[in-house]
Amino acid sequence: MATETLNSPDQTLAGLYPGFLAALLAGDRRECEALTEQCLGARVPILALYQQLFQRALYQVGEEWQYNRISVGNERLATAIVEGLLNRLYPRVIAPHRRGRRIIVGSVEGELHQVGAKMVCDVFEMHGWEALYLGADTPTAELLRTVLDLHPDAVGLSLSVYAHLGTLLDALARLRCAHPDLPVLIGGQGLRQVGATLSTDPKVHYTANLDTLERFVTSLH
Ligand code: B12
Repeated sequence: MATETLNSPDQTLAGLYPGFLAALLAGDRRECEALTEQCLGARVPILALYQQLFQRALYQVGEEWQYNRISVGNERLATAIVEGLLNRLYPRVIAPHRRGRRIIVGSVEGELHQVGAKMVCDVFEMHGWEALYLGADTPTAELLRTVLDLHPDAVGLSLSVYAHLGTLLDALARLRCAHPDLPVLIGGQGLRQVGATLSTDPKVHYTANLDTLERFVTSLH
């Protein structure tokens, strides 16, 4: 009897990663799409795809940029490709059952990084929430106004650049003043060292990655 070796999702992702990174750095959108399809065909879960392929590759793109091995143009193209992939995957992300709950997510004022925040929205959508992304560089005043208008069940704030920490703290204080009980999730690379101890407010939750976030979302049900 012929034996077939089935790769685990982790093995599939590890095997495809070098090709994906090379295609991303070359700006080859079609190859990135093809490799993503291959992962889906191998039943790789979306969260694993996001973290072990897209996020891992973008972190590497960041290093290549940091050490001047690629141009800003390469970096932007790579990000645009990943954002395109997220858009393509979006129909697969939306859960058919809706929970009648809403989260508003924004990257803090001055913060131009938005891919992580979009992934966070997708995790909520997968669990039947309506997740509204306000975009990069969300002015705190507009965030507050939108919360008043749309009455979300939670707010998410993303911070990639540590220098924007003061803006996040200001947003947290203003949100808390206007909405004393509103759960607020915070995350992003800028919080890596300080996120877990940033706030003593029991309704402010720091989450470092999508797996922990998923457990947190499930606990809200
Ligand atoms: C693409 C990119 C850009 C693009 C962003 C475009 C876009 N559409 O987003 C542009 C060109 C605008 C940019 C600009 C800059 N960038 Co930049 N950028 C990157 C890069 C290469 C990828 C970012 C990304 O998408 N990562 C992938 C996502 C999926 O990962 P993530 O953001 O960490 O998100 C995950 C978790 O953190 C978490 N998470 C994130 N947000 C949230 C929110 C909540 C609520 C929760 C629960 C979880 C959560 O979940 C996500 C999924 O696991 C990174 C490299 C890197 N290491 O990420 C540098 C990087 C983030 N950039 C950096 C820097 C320094 C800059 C600039 C200051 C450069 C400059 N001198 O101009 C500017 C700052 C602009 C600004 N005002 O914000 C540094 C930041 C260092 C730091 N932590 O302080 C990095 C790390 C590069 C590096 N190696 O030095 N950048």
